[in-house]
Amino acid sequence: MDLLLKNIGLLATPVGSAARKGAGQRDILLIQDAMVGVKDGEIAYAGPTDESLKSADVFDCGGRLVTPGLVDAHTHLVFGGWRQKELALKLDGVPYLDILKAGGGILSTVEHTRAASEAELVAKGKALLSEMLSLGVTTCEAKSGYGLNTQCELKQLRIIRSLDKAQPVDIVPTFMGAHAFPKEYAGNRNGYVEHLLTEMLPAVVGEGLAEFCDVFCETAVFTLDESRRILLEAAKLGLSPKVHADEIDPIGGAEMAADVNAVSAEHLIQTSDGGIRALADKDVVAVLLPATSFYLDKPFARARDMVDAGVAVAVATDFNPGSSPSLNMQLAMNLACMKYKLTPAETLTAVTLNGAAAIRRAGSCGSLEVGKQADLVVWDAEDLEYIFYRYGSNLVHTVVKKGDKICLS
Ligand code: IZC
Ligand code: ZN
Repeated sequence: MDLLLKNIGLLATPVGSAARKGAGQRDILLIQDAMVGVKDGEIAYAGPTDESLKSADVFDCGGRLVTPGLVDAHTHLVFGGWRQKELALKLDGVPYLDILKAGGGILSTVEHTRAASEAELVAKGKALLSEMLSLGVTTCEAKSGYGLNTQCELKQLRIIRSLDKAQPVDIVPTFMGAHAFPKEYAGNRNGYVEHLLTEMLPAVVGEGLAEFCDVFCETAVFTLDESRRILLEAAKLGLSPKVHADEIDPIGGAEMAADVNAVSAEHLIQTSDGGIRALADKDVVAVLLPATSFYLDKPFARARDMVDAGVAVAVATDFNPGSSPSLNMQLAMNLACMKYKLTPAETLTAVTLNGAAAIRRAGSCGSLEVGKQADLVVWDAEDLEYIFYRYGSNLVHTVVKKGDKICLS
């Protein structure tokens, strides 16, 4: 072994290489007095303490809780500027979509992202990723969508690729040119959709810059038909569909996501019973974003109903400068427990294995099993409940990423 973590008070992990749903979501493996052994960056042993295991590098976990590294399956990581000036509007009750309609919101971040240099965006991204890692995130997804023209969408995606190589957190890239209509195409929706389909998508695919294609399917943003058209074309070119669905208005985004065989549907705050059934029938992972509900002061998605209906539920941050300026997965976990009424075990699965499944990484991360990447968190906690109970503090003691110990406190 290259590394042996000993004296683990409690090892808590979901099991398997696919999303867990229904009762399976809370069916996690709990081992008291455990060890994890690492070889070549992968888990070579995860089980009860075995004194015969040896390594030159032994790390004493001091009786602490160990879980898989957290997977943040929905972020808008790379952007110029921030949007703190919108806070006053929000407090005055101006709706999110009205701010966008007036040229603010996403469009103000587009201006700042277009104006920023690659070096600036890379430096900012590195700092954000280092904060994410210190909070226990070992893998995340990152969307483009603040360029809204070919050149700047490619710039964002290339930055995501550089960031993936430059630091420990693995980043899975998603193309989201369909995030808003840029001001050059005001009053010409069809023109932008055509531009996206004929220029942006082939350029992104040509450079191999994305694995997924996401669409903001919402009132006054992309209609169901526009979204379907974009996602089906993306799928033809090899990008798997994801959908921002039913975040603000219940327009049937979940049903459309199921229809196009999306890997995941995200937000789902307003999703109907029919939408929940469609997600369950088609094995679409529901990526729920409780920090967004909190920050927009909106209802919380019906996570309990979704789990009970057999939908695999993941929980992520939605980190972005407008509707979710927090990258703290621990906060999302606490909100999932308190507001969604998911149990600690269900939430753990939501932020590890099911998050990994939402970005097609369930075969390589999201659980502590032999052969998976050695991505794990040693928590300043003696049991799983504790990390949901002591909300507001960073309870990470040590992160291990592909076998390397990082952020030792
Ligand atoms: O910048 O406001 N909802 N996209 C869809 C966002 C929020 C990000 C933003
Ligand atoms: Zn989002």
